[in-house]
Amino acid sequence: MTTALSDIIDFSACPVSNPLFAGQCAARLASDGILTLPGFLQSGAVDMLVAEAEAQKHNAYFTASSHNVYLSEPRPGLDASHVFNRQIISSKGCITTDQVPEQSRLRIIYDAPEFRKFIATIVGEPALYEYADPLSSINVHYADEGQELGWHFDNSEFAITLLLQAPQSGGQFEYVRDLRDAEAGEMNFAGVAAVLDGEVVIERPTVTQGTLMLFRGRNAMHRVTPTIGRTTRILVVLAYNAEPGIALSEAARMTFFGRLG
Ligand SMILES: O=C(O)CCC(=O)C(=O)O
Ligand SMILES: [Fe+2]
Repeated sequence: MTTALSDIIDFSACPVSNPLFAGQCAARLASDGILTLPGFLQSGAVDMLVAEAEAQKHNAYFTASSHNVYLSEPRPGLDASHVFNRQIISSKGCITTDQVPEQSRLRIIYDAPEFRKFIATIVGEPALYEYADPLSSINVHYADEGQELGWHFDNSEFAITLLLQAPQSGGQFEYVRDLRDAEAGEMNFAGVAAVLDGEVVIERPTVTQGTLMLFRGRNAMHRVTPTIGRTTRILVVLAYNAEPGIALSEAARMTFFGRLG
């Protein structure tokens, strides 16, 4: 039996097929650089997705990696203390699309034409497509006590996340919008250093269990603080492309997933 989309998404809190609502969401993303939709998931669906994610956790690829905020290789020509070469630690686990169960409600959300159209409208694309590789479209992230995602800019233009389980404390998403202009090749070393040195006011949106969040992570520097307490932070990333047939780069797949397919 397949599950109806209305048993998963709470259409009263988040009427994805309503063009007026989609338009309001688009306006909020444009003005704030971030959009949070609390209560996106039906509470029953949250419970099932948490149980499913817990059951899959043993398959997760856990790594502690060191990277710069731009997620790029260091530049030997620059000083080790230069912001481009400053190393940041991220430690978390992740399962990939091929490890998400066939019947999962995550696939129903990801594949639903009305959900895809809703997201496309918000981000201003005519259509959105899944990744061509078998790993990158739906990922479930796990952060156990002490694990965190360090400051970075995303490679992708926008990101969609769905919080399944908040930790007792910590696990806070923090961001600074419009910090660089990747399209113009502007890296803003001074601005990035100021964030790393704690000299900039950081935004900390409220993200509760079952909240859908969209943000423009290519130019907004962001991180997730370490999980505090024994409850694992569990978060789903739903990733789309504006063009069909695009795979995540092999280097990125090796870094995030530890394999290519
Ligand atoms: O875990 C989060 O809330 C953000 C995830 C994120 O920034 C990423 O996967 O690049
Ligand atoms: Fe990110």
